[in-house]
Amino acid sequence: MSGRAELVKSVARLVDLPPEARPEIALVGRSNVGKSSLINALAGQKNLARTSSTPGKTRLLHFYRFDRYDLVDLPGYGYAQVSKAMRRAFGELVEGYLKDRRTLKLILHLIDIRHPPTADDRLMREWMTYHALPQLVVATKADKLSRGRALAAARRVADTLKLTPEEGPVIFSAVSGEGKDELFRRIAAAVGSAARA
Ligand SMILES: Nc1nc2c(ncn2[C@@H]2O[C@H](COP(=O)(O)OP(=O)(O)OP(=O)(O)O)[C@@H](O)[C@H]2O)c(=O)[nH]1
Ligand SMILES: [Mg+2]
Repeated sequence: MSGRAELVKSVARLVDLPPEARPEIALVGRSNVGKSSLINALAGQKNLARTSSTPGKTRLLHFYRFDRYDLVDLPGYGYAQVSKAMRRAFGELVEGYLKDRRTLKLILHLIDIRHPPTADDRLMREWMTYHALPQLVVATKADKLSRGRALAAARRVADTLKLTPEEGPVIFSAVSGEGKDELFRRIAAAVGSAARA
């Protein structure tokens, strides 16, 4: 399964958000964790979402239109080089969107499988849980570890972030395609569910 997709809108301010018309799946995670690569992998298109080796490049909310839903690429967090004022502006944009978006069906929280969740990862998780937002953790870059190490690392992520089985992690690699079908299933289930109140 895969779906052709296109970038339909990039947004820098909450007032510019598109109308709440289609189911949306948001992607959060620290800079460089692989958000744009995951979008490209799901779309089966190499250069749909811009990837880079320079972290912190995505400063906007990007809406990618798939068949039955939009994937929303959010600015990465935890990038030290960003100024305080800029970080505050990103925070307002990202948190404002996540907190109040009625068409938001699921948040994919990406964590690099090679490292234990960072303080920023834990804060993000706590904030989303506090706001009762539906989350699925995706452990990225699994191709960089052996199978055994990947499984152990995924268990550690689940323990550290206190995930329920429904919250993952899904072991994923944009390079090998591992976890893609599982993600499509989870997204389809979330898109099919009733809208949040
Ligand atoms: N080996 C491997 N590398 C990956 C994978 N996913 C992403 N990368 C690499 O990690 C780097 C960052 O990937 P991006 O997809 O741009 O990360 P991002 O989260 O969108 O980063 P920002 O937009 O800066 O927040 C790039 O060099 C990617 O090629 C993966 O599954 N496996
Ligand atoms: Mg990106």
